[in-house]
Amino acid sequence: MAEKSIDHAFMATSLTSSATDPTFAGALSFMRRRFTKVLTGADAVVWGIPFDAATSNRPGTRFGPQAIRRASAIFDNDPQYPFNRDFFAEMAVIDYGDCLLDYGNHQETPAAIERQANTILDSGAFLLTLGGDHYVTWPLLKAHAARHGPLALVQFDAHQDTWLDDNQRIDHGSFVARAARDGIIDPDRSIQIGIRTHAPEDFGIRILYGHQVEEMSAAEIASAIVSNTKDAPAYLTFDIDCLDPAYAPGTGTPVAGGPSSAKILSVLQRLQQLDIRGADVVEVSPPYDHADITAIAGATVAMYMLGLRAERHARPLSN
Ligand SMILES: [Mn+2]
Repeated sequence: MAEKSIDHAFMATSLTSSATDPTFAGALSFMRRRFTKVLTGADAVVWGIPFDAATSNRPGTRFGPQAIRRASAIFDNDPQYPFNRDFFAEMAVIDYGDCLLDYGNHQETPAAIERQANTILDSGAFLLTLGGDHYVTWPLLKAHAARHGPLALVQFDAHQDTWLDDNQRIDHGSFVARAARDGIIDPDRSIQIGIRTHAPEDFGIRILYGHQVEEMSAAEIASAIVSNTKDAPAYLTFDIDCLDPAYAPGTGTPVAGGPSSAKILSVLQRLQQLDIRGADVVEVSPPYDHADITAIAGATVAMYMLGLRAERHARPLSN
């Protein structure tokens, strides 16, 4: 067993080494990864966007990245369930810290996010973003689509986010409409899981409504996702309000009647065939959370995204 140390987030000498911080102490990067703005050598980058000015109801997601990082401390150097592997032995993951935004000038926010996302993506690393409200996915999708072309959007959400807008609004409910209209996503290969509200447009995107998710098995849901994307490059966006408020109370626009975290994690576990080019976890709002329920769910979803990436893209071991 490795000798115990602390503050791996800034003491690590290797990007692939395990942390041994006590779960209750030490510097809180995502899963204790090295906190650095140096992208060299990083296979995957975790990045926070502490932004909540676009939310239509309860704010607070600006505190999301910090809460998810804190909750992620429970995932230490053990092989991570259910992947049974130390992701970081084979995949160098860094915590790039947070996106710099001007809280007094929201009109500059989308360009600032896109510009900073481009800096990360220019390194060739996989980007996993922690929101923030769901508006942040709009500039993130633009940055990813610029490299990969139209993306298959795999959206876990209680809401379609297809409200039409004037392209100037800062609104967390319209990024899918913009992305479909601008050809940034391919609606025919996109899918929304857990929808429990109605919106005026669907752009032909396949929807698995909340009641259908309730009736389908995790394997059936995963199969529907994989077959719908047809091997296209995919972007996975996970609005934590996909989960029932019992499993994710700390969010801006909760909707009753959603799936459990257990069921949706079982779905995620089965998505190895997806060609995921980028991912985010959004809408974790710590001021409405209780006992870190939502932060733990968000951190676990984010960990699964890295696990899927590690399974699909792990570098061959050198021996
Ligand atoms: Mn939502």
